[in-house]
Amino acid sequence: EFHCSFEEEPICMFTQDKNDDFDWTRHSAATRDTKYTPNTGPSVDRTGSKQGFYMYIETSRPRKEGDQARLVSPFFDVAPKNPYSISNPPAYCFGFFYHMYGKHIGTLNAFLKQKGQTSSEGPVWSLIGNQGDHWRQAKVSIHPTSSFQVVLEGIRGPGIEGDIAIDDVTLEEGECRDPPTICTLSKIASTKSSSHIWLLCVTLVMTFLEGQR
Ligand SMILES: [Ca+2]
Repeated sequence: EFHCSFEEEPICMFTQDKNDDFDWTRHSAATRDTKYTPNTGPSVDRTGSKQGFYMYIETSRPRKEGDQARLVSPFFDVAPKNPYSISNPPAYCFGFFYHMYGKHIGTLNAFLKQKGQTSSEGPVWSLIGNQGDHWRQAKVSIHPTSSFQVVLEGIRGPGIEGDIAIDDVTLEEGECRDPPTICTLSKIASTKSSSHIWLLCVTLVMTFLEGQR
């Protein structure tokens, strides 16, 4: 199991992609510049600590709309295949907390990057726009067939109130199991009002609980 809360430098062997436009910044609210842009970015890390660190994209000048910053995890080895289930690549639950607060928030994408694969597939997770001043968890099941990295990509939105932050990146063996995961996924798929999403979540949790009896 892998867990990175970005409290230490180096940051769990994460690296900055060299083929993007700018870098993610390691930061804590306590050390934040007093001239920081208001109304965007977190005021505490995911644990609620002003001293706690997170990674974020600073979207003030000279950044411009569409600029990309990618943070790349270390390589993870895929567990040896069970000979009786060759058709099933092993599953991992990739999780992280995101903070996307500000009227100019752009896009946060998560990618699975497999060794020996050059063609880039679409993101395994993606979210666009202001999500309010909260840390929220994203979880997604991935099924790599060779050693792999996970990549978090922040894309700058249309203005300076667009700082996106991440914290507590985790990787566990097995599919993501919590019912809220399904809610997270449906939230991405839906751009409708949040009441619809809430209803769906309640239904799913009920279904889940029914199944436990
Ligand atoms: Ca942290």
